[in-house]
Amino acid sequence: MKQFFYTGLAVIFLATACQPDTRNNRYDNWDTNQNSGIDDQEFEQAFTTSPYYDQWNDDDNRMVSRSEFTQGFFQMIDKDNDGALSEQEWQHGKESYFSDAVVDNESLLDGLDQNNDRVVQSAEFQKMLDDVDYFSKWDKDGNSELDEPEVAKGVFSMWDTDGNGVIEAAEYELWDNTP
Ligand SMILES: [Ca+2]
Ligand SMILES: [Ca+2]
Ligand SMILES: [Ca+2]
Ligand SMILES: [Ca+2]
Repeated sequence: MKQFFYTGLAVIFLATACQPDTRNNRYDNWDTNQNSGIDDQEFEQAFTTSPYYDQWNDDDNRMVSRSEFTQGFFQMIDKDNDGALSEQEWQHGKESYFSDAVVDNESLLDGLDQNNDRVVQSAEFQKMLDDVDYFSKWDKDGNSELDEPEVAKGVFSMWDTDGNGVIEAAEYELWDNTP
């Protein structure tokens, strides 16, 4: 289950790795009404019906708990997998996943790095996520678990970088790194 976040976010990458489509074709496939923008309905439909989405669900439990969410999130930002976020990793993670300013002024020096070793451990990251209550923003029905539509909505809000409710082609390009 710890792979959830990778695969959740990477579902398009994986899906498209098996298709000869060009990036533009893929975008058009998700933009089912062809109005030059992927809205939340189109995204959820494409996201939750992708066969690749199920790959992270290896225990048949279709829910993602708070701790799984935190762990997956941390691992996604910890690019070199050394179990700690360097200043650079955190900076990049912050810009990529916290663009809605929930932690706008958080740097390693003001709050996150509680044991002052200049990196952010998982427990320190967990505390920050709890403080800003990031999980609850995804958990729309408040049952402390994320189901598929909730994950789809959360990923959608990440991809919709400017928050206007539509994923434009330029935003899609930012997230779809496959050639
Ligand atoms: Ca690291
Ligand atoms: Ca630390
Ligand atoms: Ca829920
Ligand atoms: Ca947008």
